[in-house]
Amino acid sequence: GREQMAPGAVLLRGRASGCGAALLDVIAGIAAEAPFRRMVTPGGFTMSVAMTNCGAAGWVTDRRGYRYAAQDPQTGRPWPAMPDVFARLAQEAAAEAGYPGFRPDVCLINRYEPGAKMALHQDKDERDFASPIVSVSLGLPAVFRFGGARRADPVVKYPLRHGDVVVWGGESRLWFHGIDALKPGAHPLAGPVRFNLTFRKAL
Ligand code: MD3
Ligand code: FE
Repeated sequence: GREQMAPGAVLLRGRASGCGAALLDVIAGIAAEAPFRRMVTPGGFTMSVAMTNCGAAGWVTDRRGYRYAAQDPQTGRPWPAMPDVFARLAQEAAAEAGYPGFRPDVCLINRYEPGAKMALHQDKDERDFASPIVSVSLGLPAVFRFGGARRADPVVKYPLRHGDVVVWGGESRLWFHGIDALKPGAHPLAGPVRFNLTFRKAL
């Protein structure tokens, strides 16, 4: 099914369920090269979500700020290359949602353990706000909070489950969003965690 969540934001329920096992295998391979780690925000807090990246650059945070970096600061090596199965899925989902020609150059991989959450925020570290963002949910379900252009705007909650793909473009590209604390559970393929892939054109 295709559901409009907001102007420019399209939810493709279960779009990635057929390739979920393959995506999880690829995530494990990436994490063997660039391990999941909990990074520190500029304010000095350690994030509850563990992250890694693949592609031409990766999203990182430390006391100096948020940015995209071509090397993994933990290993000093370039991030693993964007796998074909990732790039194809993001490109096809974007086209289905009305954004033909989307070619992501980076993918942030988030790993949520029980209790991990992401506070309400905007994604604005990218150079190009005209391109959409594609997100893929895998493993345990989570509650996604979607607000508006201003932090004080009311939020609507959506469950995001294994295989759900969301394409965020147009007006909603800069809207506030977050993830509630993950409830414990066991997913048959992913185990006790949730993964989220976010594909962006950042460079
Ligand atoms: C709405 N990740 O990494 S994905 C993030 O599930 C992030 O891990 C969440 O927010 C997660 O920045 C949510 C959904 C998402 C991603 C980007 C958006 C929603 C968005 C950009 C604009 C509006
Ligand atoms: Fe975000």
